Amino acid sequence: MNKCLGCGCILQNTKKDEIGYTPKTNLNEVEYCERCFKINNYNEKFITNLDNINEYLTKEVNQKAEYVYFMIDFLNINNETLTTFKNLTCPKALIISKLDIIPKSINKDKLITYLKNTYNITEPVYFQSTKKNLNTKNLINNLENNKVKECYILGYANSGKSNLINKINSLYNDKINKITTSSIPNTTIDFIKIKINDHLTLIDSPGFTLKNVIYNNDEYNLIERVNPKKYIKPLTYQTKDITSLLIEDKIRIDANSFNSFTFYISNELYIERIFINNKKLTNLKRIELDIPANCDLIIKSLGFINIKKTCHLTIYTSNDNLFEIRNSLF
Ligand SMILES: Nc1nc2c(ncn2[C@@H]2O[C@H](COP(=O)(O)OP(=O)(O)O)[C@@H](O)[C@H]2O)c(=O)[nH]1
Ligand SMILES: [Mg+2]
Repeated sequence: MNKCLGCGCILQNTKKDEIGYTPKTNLNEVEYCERCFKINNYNEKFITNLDNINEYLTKEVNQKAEYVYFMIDFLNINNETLTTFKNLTCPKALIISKLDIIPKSINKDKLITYLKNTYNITEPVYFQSTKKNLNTKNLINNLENNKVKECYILGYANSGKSNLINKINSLYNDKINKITTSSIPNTTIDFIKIKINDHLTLIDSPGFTLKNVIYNNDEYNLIERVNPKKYIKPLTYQTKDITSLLIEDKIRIDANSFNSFTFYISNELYIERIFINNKKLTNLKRIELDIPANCDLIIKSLGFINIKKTCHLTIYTSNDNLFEIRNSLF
């Protein structure tokens, strides 16, 4: 069976609307499916749904993997993503990807200690950035020192798996077939084996999918802006009992008290402060949350808000499963 070099799917030339389609008649001559060709050459956007992907990935990897690097970016550190990491039974390490987006004020050693303590992580934790080429070769040296022959690169959608593999491949090999990457989730469809050298193969994989996200599948513009392109500048809003904070007309937070809210989300997202008597978004689902002092309110798929004082929040949102509360990262 011939596979697409860009996304790992099985190539076919009969069903135009299905995964793996190519108009070419001789499948042996095809390197990339039509979807990858259009993403790579025309920057076209596709949302592909992958059914039961989380269960499929965990099962396959637990049966087959010798070693796993699990990538997570700074904004997606939460119970849901780290539980997926912990459910992997093979030897593994956690990679905090996109180091270049982490606010400069954050002490990286403290962040690792915090992660290990808060989420009970016993495995090694490394930072990495493909964009700035930070710590890329060290990841490979670690594998070679531990005599690992085959390493799965796993992680949630858009954590940077395919970009990292392309980068490593280009550092070790002259002519490479690039895996397709994009800012839209689910670009990689199935496992893709990339031989780095005679004793090491990396395996790219489709991303795990978050159960709850702030955007709809077709909101390409929002999906792109959720992904920070450069380092996050934390934004602080002081509130009074008359203040509401809106994020992208998707979430409304009624503060109800004097407090300080610091947002750690992409700076391309729009935050608005309005009077609490303004009725905007109050037609959405209403939830009530008690927040202890100096905690992070995690909004899955977006990032988190550090809240200084203990408070009660009324939140309006179309999805009430987006939130987690944890002790402050800092
Ligand atoms: N800032 C930053 N963005 C990155 C980095 N690596 C990947 N990205 C971006 O994250 C998005 C998803 O990348 P991709 O490699 O396709 O992620 P995958 O879904 O995990 O394979 C793309 O928009 C990339 O440009 C990085 O090191 N820093
Ligand atoms: Mg990918």
